[in-house]
Amino acid sequence: MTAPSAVKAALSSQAIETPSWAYGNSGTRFKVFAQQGVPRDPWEKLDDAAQVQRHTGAAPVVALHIPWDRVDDYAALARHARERGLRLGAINANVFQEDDYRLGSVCHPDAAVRRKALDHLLECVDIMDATGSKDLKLWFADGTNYPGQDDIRARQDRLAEALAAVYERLGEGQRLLLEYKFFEPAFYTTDVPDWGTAYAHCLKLGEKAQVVVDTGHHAPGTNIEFIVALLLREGKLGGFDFNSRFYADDDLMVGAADPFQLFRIMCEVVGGGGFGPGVAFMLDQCHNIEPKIPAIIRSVMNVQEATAKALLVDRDALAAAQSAGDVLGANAVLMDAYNTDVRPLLAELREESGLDPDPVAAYHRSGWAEQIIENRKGGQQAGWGA
Ligand code: PSV
Ligand code: MN
Ligand code: MN
Repeated sequence: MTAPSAVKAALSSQAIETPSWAYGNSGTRFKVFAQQGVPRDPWEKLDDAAQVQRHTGAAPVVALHIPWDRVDDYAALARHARERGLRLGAINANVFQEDDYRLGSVCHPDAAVRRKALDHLLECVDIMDATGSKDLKLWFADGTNYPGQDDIRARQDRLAEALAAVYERLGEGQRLLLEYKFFEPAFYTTDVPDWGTAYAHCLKLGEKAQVVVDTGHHAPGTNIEFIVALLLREGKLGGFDFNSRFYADDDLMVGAADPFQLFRIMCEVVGGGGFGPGVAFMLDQCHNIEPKIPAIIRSVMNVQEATAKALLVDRDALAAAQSAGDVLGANAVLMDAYNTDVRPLLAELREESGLDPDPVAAYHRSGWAEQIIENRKGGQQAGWGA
């Protein structure tokens, strides 16, 4: 096993990025259950994100979604973040919530709609310049519902054209991260349905274009860690949107449905040299029925636990078993790490960093939940679309 001190040192360097939209109200298409104390604007979302950082020490970055987080002064928003020990992470573009996008955005058959979508993507890069964000995260709801509805190849051409225009606009140190999803809201074809399509586009674009793996965006049974290993090997893994799924794109807390899968993914990240500044560990989750801040804290802890276990894997013993063809021995090395209870190590690490060993309990004791219920009265709570 790797020495605990080395594991702790690596864990201390991990920065998990929480999504601004996870602090707002969300739900299913059947119902959004509003919760008391939920933020009313991006400023308050950052105030909540600061609580996650305060108790975990591992979540110093917050991703924004535009226009859900539209403000007049993005530099001031970045300052607000900095004053709370945070920085702004990926800017998520949104070209899926307007009537004009019924037939798609950058793949739409009408050039005027494509132009409008592209203008939004370019505006997102302007926002990155103002906030100091390094990543532009693109997910497209584009696709078709019926065979024959539109030309599959023409749509790929339109997509490539828009991506190239955005890529051209990127500044020094900025990246374009392309996210795929196998279906929904389109049901017949989706224009970026899988890692292969995303990879092909990113490869053409160049070094600053990389793929995002949203763990909820695969068909049941997909071997996500294989995709991770392959993308890392090709230098094309830009980051994750971590969440859990049972059925489709459920957006549940990461590590809740299948902690073993999360461990296997983190094993490939660690083994493939992806544990460093290059790969963004973002969460993309929505909380329908559970309180938001403690749920985000739980997800951060779940990522930390999976990472700790992956770091514990005895790589030398694994390599020796693998090269000896020792099937059971190699598997046992991985399982030893997975079955290690890393909670005491993480509690110790937190105490050494001046944090409470139990972030969820510390949050509940802090009084923040009561305070925001009291202070955030009036106004419109943030949620999908606001
Ligand atoms: C799409 O399902 C997605 O995963 C994309 O990342 C969006 O930007 C996000 O959800 C919104 O929650
Ligand atoms: Mn996502
Ligand atoms: Mn999703």
